[in-house]
Amino acid sequence: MVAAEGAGAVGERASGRGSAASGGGSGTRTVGPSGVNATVATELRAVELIGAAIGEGAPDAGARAGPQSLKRWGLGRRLAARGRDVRWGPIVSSDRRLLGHGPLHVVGEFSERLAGVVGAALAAGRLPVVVGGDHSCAVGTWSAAAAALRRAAGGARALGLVWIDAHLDAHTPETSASQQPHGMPLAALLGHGVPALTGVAGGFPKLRPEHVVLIGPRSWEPAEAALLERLGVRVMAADEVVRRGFGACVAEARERVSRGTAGWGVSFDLDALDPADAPGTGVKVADGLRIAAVRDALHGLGCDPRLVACELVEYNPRLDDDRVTARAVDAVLGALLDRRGCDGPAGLPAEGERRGRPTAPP
Ligand SMILES: [Mn+2]
Repeated sequence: MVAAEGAGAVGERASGRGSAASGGGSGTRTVGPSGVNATVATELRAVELIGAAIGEGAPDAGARAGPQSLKRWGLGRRLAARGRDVRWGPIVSSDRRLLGHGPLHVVGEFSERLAGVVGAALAAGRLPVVVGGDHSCAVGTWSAAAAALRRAAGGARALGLVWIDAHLDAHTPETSASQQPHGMPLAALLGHGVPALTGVAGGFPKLRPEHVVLIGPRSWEPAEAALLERLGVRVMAADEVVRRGFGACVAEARERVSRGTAGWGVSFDLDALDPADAPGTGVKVADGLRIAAVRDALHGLGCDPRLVACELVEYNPRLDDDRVTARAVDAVLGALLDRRGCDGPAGLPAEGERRGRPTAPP
């Protein structure tokens, strides 16, 4: 069952892309003489915000209220102000009546329903942006994206994924002391773990190790690190990010997840950020990414037509302080989706120039 809570357009931009291409109104951008902006406006897919209201995958279930809280706060309207057609789709809610069977059962059942909603958005030609909820929702989001690419005809059909997180999320029930499902989604997507998670949207591994890059982990257990190392997953831990700069890491990650894949996505856990920038999340770790660097590095990535979906998770409104974390959510997703990043010379440098250019301060 999917609880569709007020699906519909938000913001003035949602009424039609033609109005954005005309350059009038909100003043977020202007149309250049080349007509490049008008072209971009017609090519960008509409964004469908999908709520993943689940918290049972984490010790503090508060993230379950995250999507509804962000919706009430006006996340859709704020993102639409970046010049894209943004609307809320369903908010999918976990079934707490299943908790007696254990959290993995709750997550598995939820994941199938979330995958159905994400798959429908993809089939309709929209860009799904999943807002969590604890990170166990990644199983549903990326299983659906992988299944959709697998069904597409011809050539590369694999999914690439950039996973930005303070943790590795690569536990299996055998290695996890806490047994918390939100510590397991990446392992499950790689085909390791319980069938309730690995079998969502079809029993095939959703990700190949060479198509995954983790950025920013700074807290993990040896067993999950060992799994990723054995599989050969590229992990850019926090010390590497500090050394090279987040922008350089994102550029390399994007290149890796684009190679040999049909499309790629971004899964962003708010705990990747420094607690000063994102206090409203359940498992905070000191010395995280700063929001300004993240905003700069992610700006315009959503212009890539091969971006399949995005996900931002672990927003816990009860732990948020004066909506500091909600503003971080808006900053991260706004940078990713900002149409002004698509304008080439008028916006950020074109793709070829950006690649390998570190954005970190000297
Ligand atoms: Mn995570």
